[in-house]
Amino acid sequence: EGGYDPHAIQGKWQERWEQEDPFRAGGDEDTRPRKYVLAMFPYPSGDLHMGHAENYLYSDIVARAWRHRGYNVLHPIGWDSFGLPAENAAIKRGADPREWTYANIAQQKEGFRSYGVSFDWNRVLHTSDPEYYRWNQWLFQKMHERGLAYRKESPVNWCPNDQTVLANEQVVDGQCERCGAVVVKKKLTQWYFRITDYADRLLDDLNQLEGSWPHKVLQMQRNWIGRSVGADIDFEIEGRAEKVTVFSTRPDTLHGATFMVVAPDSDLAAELAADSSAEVRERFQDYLEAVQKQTDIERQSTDRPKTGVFLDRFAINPVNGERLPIWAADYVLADYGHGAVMAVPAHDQRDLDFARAFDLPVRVVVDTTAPLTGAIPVIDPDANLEDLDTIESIDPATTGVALVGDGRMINSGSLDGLSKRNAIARITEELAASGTGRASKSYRLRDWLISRQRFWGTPIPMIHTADGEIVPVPDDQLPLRLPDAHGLDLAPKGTSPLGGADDWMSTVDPRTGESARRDPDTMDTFVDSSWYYMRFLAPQDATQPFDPAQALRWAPVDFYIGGVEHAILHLLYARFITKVLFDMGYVDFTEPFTSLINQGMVILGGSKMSKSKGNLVLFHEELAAHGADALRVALAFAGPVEDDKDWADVSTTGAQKFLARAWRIAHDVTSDPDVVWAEGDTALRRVTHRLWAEVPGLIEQTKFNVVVARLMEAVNAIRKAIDTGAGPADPAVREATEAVAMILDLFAPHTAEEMWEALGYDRFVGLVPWRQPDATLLVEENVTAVIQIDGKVRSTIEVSARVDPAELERAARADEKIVRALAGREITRAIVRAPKVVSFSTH
Ligand code: ANZ
Repeated sequence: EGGYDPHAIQGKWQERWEQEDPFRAGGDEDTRPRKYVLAMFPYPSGDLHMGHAENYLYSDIVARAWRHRGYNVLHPIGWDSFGLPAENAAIKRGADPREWTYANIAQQKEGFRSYGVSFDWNRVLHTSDPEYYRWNQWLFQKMHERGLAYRKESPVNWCPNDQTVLANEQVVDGQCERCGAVVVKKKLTQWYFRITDYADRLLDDLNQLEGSWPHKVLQMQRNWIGRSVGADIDFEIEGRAEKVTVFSTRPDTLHGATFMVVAPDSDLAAELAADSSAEVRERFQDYLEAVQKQTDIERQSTDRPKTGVFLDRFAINPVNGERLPIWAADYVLADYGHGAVMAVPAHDQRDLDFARAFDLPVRVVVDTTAPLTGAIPVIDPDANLEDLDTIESIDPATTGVALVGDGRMINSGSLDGLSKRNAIARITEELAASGTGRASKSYRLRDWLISRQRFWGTPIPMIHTADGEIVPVPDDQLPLRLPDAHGLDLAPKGTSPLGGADDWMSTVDPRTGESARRDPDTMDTFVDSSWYYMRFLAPQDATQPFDPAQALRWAPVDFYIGGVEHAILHLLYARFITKVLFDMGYVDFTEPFTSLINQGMVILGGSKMSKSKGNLVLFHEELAAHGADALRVALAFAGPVEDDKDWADVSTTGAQKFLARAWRIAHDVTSDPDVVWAEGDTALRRVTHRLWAEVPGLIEQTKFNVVVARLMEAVNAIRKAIDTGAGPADPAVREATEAVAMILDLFAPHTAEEMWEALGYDRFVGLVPWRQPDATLLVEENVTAVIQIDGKVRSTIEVSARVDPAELERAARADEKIVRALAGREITRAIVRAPKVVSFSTH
């Protein structure tokens, strides 16, 4: 439509927002209730892309809606600006990672401004600024003081060719993802955060997020923590002073244990082998080398042949004194439970596979054919049942199918006849009484390895003294800044590039003044993002990481939105650090994000957009072609927030047409702001007040696309009223157009401001309180009319409460059921009492 110039409008309002700063969060004197809206902060990887366009649109919609509803809203933005891509780009170009990072940040900032996102720009933070990472260092030292940051030696994936540590994800089929070299495990001393101390709380507190977080995310977190409940059981070892403890979820099957298996790469296995024969030692050593080339995932996969070595050592079963041969086998992992298992082949599939491969005995101790409920015995659902013709052939040694279901205990002394649950309780009690066992839990969760041998991250604020102590960098020396990258070799070589910065590395022991070395490692960037939401509360505070008084006012976050790729690690770490801050007395809450939404992806032609596929839809090109508002409306209208949106279905031109229509009606209104709405056309007023009644709830339910649809209907209704109904001077036309502008602000803020101005106001529409619906205008307009033939109800129809009698009679005669019921008979008389009843007579 002529006249609507999205680019001119957009430039004008962006400038005014920049000058007048209307979206700054209210200060301490502001008494309105508060809302904290946050979208996961971006990594400055380049220009903004469609994923950003979607994510920050959604947070902006919510922030704007809450402002309209009278809240003091905090909607900040910052950058997660440490990390590998900057370092890799720098290595490639021989540049400083800083240059790449801050250039990208500048570009993204500009992108957000041109997109019209209502951020509070006074609170911008970058995690790579010393003013920010100084507080990572503070956090680290606080954790260290509390014993939550510690060093330990543990096996990591090591590529002997690239001389670097690899993440589990970088190891493919046991080989280095980059060079194909066989990856080995190497023991390195690294810094860890003791997240396992918080495993129970991280798991149990998920219950309070039920209904406010996506169920899928809660489930992923639960699985990641992976709590198993069972017992620890101590076994005497022949020829060894110390006992060996195993963790079992099925202590009830203890009488069915026929051998013991230890993880080949555990200290225990090495010790047991060391005290065995030379031949055993040699076989064990060969086996260990083969095992170290495998990943944990490969080791746990069930469909590969079982391998292992007999260590020629024996354990004693505490309940019956039986001698159990001890094997080392790779299906047992060194870092789960105690790295050793009691093998019960009759009732555990992995143990059974192993027993059959090495001809070890199988003893059934649960009669699964005598189930307590009388139901069919439960057999491992994944097992191959082909051999299982009759119930007699259920012997696992012959079928190869372990009996994992419930039943009655047999061959188990005092446990005989008990169900699984009762047997577990009984045996746990008995073991505890005899001092050979106790109830216990195991977790899949591991402590958080936070050291990285990389440059572009937070330096670990610790000093290694000449006498081998590790002491914190004194407070007055923080932030411990990164040195200049120029002249440093950033290429990965297994040790941190900072180690090569000689001046930087040498320091003094703060206690003695003697020379000492800095810690050359940097922190995992997930540390940066684990508490950034707190820093937004007072990002310029140079005296503390955040202001506890501000935390009381604003935190926790009321609405958090981001991609499902962060479902586990980022959210788990943020939850962990929040609980640590709670325990330290800095915050009064234990969960950082009270509600969470995962938006879908923007895809193209059914698949993910990517540079390599050449199917990228570029943010800045779309912005240039259609303007920010059309892009925003098109994305919001494309479908439910959580669904993936196929760009092929996103209509920016349709959105632009709609916006031009909306803009036009605002210019067509001829009445003044002081008209009396009550004098306006009722039908149109009903449309307006239905908007006021429904929109807040729809926004709360994040049904943004439905709100856009309602706005489109409203614009059509207003157009019709102007052209063929009440006319442009009718108060209802103004009332409706104002409502459209106030709600359209969520999606198309520039157009909405322009409309508001055209309607004669000079205050920002983005700050105008929404109106309340008038209940009398919400009363249902339609009624149900009853149609009778010869005194009998034959049909009902929905009609307008203001239907006139002739129209009602016409509708009743045309009704299908009535036509059928009449079966050709003639109506002799019609009595119409509009709008409720029509009575036909046929004689
Ligand atoms: C005896 C037993 C009998 C077991 C039975 C299971 C069934 P989740 O549920 O994953 O926690 N296990 C213990 N430590 C292990 C390790 N380091 N590596 C591999 N397996 C290990 O599994 C717990 C069960 O896995 C434990 O219970 C143990 O086998 C095994 F009919 O003990 B069970």
